[in-house]
Amino acid sequence: MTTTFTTQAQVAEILPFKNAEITIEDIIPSPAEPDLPLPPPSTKPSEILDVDKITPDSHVPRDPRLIRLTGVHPFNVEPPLTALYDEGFLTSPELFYVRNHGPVPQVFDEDIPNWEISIEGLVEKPLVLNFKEILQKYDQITAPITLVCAGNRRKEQNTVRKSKGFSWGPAGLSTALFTGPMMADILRSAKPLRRAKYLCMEGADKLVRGTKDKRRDKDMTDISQPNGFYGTSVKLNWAMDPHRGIMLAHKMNGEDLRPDHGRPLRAVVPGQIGGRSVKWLKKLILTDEPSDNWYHINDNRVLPTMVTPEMSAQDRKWWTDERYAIYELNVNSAVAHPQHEEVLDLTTAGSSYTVKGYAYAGGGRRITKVEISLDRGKSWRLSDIEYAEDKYRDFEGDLFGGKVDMWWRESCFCWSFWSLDIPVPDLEASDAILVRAVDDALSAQPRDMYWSVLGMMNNPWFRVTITKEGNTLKFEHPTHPSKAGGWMERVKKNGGDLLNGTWGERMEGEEPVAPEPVIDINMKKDGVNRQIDLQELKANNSSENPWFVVNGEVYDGTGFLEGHPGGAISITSSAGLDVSEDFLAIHSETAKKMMPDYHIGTLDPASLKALNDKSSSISDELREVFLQSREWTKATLTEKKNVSWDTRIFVFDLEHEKQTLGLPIGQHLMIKVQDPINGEAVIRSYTPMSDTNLIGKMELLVKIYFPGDSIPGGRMTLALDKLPLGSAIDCKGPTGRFEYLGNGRVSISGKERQLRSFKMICGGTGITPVFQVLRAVMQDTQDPTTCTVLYGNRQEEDILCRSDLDAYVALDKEKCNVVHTLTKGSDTWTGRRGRISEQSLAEYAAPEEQSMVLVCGPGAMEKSAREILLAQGWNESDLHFF
Ligand SMILES: Nc1nc2c(c(=O)[nH]1)N[C@H]1C(S)=C(S)[C@@H](COP(=O)(O)O)O[C@H]1N2
Ligand SMILES: [Mo]
Repeated sequence: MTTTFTTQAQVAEILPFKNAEITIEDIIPSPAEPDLPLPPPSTKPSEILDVDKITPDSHVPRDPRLIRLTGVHPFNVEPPLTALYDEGFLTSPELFYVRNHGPVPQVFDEDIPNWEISIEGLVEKPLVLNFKEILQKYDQITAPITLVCAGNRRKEQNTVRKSKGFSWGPAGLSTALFTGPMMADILRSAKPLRRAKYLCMEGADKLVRGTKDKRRDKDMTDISQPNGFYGTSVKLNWAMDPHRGIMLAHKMNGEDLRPDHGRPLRAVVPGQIGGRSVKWLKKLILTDEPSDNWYHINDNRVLPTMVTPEMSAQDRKWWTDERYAIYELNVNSAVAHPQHEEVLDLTTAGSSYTVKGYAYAGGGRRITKVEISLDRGKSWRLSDIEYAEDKYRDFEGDLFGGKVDMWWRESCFCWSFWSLDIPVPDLEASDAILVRAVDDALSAQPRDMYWSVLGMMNNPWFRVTITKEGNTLKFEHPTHPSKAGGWMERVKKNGGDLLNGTWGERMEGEEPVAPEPVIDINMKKDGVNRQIDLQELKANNSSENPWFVVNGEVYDGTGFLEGHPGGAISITSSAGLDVSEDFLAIHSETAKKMMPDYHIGTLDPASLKALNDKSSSISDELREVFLQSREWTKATLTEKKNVSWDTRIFVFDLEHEKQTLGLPIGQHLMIKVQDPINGEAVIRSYTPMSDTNLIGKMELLVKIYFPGDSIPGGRMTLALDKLPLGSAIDCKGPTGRFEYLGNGRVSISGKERQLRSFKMICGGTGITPVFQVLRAVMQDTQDPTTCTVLYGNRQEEDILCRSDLDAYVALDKEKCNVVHTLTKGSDTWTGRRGRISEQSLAEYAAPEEQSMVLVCGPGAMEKSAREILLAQGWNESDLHFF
């Protein structure tokens, strides 16, 4: 249908006589509301999901509906197919599929105007353009474009035989209106040289691959360009060809690109696999050869089907043969309705059912037919096709700051929606709905899968099985992206050969086919026969010694922390756990073949059982005491209380309700968390605020050191601050030379002495170890030891544990004296001001027989306290610095 926007005058011509009943608006759509399929309603996610908080993507808000395909990180997701289809022609940015090879670069608003891209290589005039210039100096266009990951529908390939790629369902594609300049215009301003044949593009995402560790992939030693960024190339003449529509984009559906989709600037290459549309674009390099980036060579290829993972690992030639690189998408389709596992109740169903789905082709080709068979391909019915993209061809004008200018360009860059009403009795009589799309080059989806090592471009007929159960029809898709099930898995379990041309099911009279032997990859190392028990495994569940279990075997991931394509977190998050299910789901045969290098032993059967029995894993090792001196134990964050803007109490659950912390008074414990920025372990020593006798819990008082203009901020405290509730931290201890044994007895490095008094000097959160001792003295009414506390802070509000301190003084003034000093006390403050001075030390902490000074505060404070105290006559052995 063509929509023309007609002026009032033209309408008057069309309607020569006035009809009072009909107004112009009734007949002609207002140009202000063109008949265009506009973006669906969208809500920008504002929350960082808990799962993301411990990853390098802890700055990216996301929609929880997206289905994660590669564990928590990196972020590779597809929307639920029905949600995607039901949003219509355009996809909201929050549902748009994401394919990230690594962490999302963090780009701050204020830095965007100065985001630079360089245009270099075989150009006459190398150029650096910033974001502002890209917006202001070049014509902006807006166009609807469908991006499809080459891995779309790969789970079907993986079900036949595991490929070297993770499992996508059929929703690895999405459509949006992209706004930005044409790539050709940008390139032209740098004046490409005649020799330039390829346009290489590079993003800002720092990736593991291609950087340093060449040993990691023994089969991929040819890393000629060891840079750590995602990069690829397309032919330069494509980029210069207006019909191919290659553009840069800074907007998606009218709003700034979101972080996962390349904020602030990306390439968009219509009609080609998504992998060519480089996000977070930084560099355009013109060359006479295709990109030598690791990702260009080792990704986005369809090797011949007879090349096995082993062959591809042994011979580099498979990867460097440019004929096997893939650019234009192939023709493909999928069914959205009926949904996977949908049930049609025949008693309430109407006379017909509308089967619906999507279809797309590559290279600008139009889908010309979508055909449906209910009899295994013997006969076909022709479905209707809706080309929403064509509505944009008829539109002339601006949209979201870009010109819509598509009438002259006949290429099809978007998916189309097909549908067909099928009489319900026909469905009832069929075993499966088969769908195939055909494009204008007469390429048709094939019946049989073309399996290949990377599992890409999977496009056989989309098949939805129909099973009659009583008065219902049950529909099943081939696979589900994250759940088990689907007809392929069912067929495979029954020993069916999925590649036999009849979807693994036998034709009538056909003999059963011997099931293809499952290739079992040996992930064990020859000669390794060490038995490992749960205790040993748990002693190595830290991010430095990340042991993990797959199929009952123990692996030490330490050597692969740097090499893992998902970053160290992929391994450290598995430490101490049985990760068989996730591991096997995500990893390729090649990855599995690397496992013997890390194999260190076998978990004994009882330990394996205990490890996986969540209910008993705690009771199995009901240790009374939480802290272990030689191994890390995990406490779980359950609550954060704000004491002030920068000081918090973190409440942790110990391993079980009846456990005690096991921390002697005056000692500390080590805490280890993962730096959310770089994944490194950060270890610091802390003294909890809570009573060490508290059962089942521990409370830490922590001041968060936020970064300032010139100071980086505290890594540990920032990491703790970001830690989501429910996460675990590693603890080990106790540590410290000093211990308070009670009744004035202390032990210093194992040597005991008897005291009559303590002088306690502390600043800020340095109160915590001091407070442990003070509380022990004050809680025991029989303890005759006296305590003088000199406590320094900035403002009155900063004084920690004030009510406890006041209560101790009120309880017994002779036994406990607290002297506060503030550097920035308000006008109403009547106490001491300034720093804890020589004078106050002389007054309150003069040397005494059978006495000790305990000091805890910032380094400078401890240093000056030491000098003054020694000068005032204290012995070094009487001073203890926590
Ligand atoms: N810089 C960069 N660009 C990238 C990728 C990436 O990991 N880094 N992934 C590519 C792949 S394989 C696909 S399919 C698309 C996905 O784009 P989307 O995440 O916006 O859907 O981005 C491509 N561009
Ligand atoms: Mo992709």
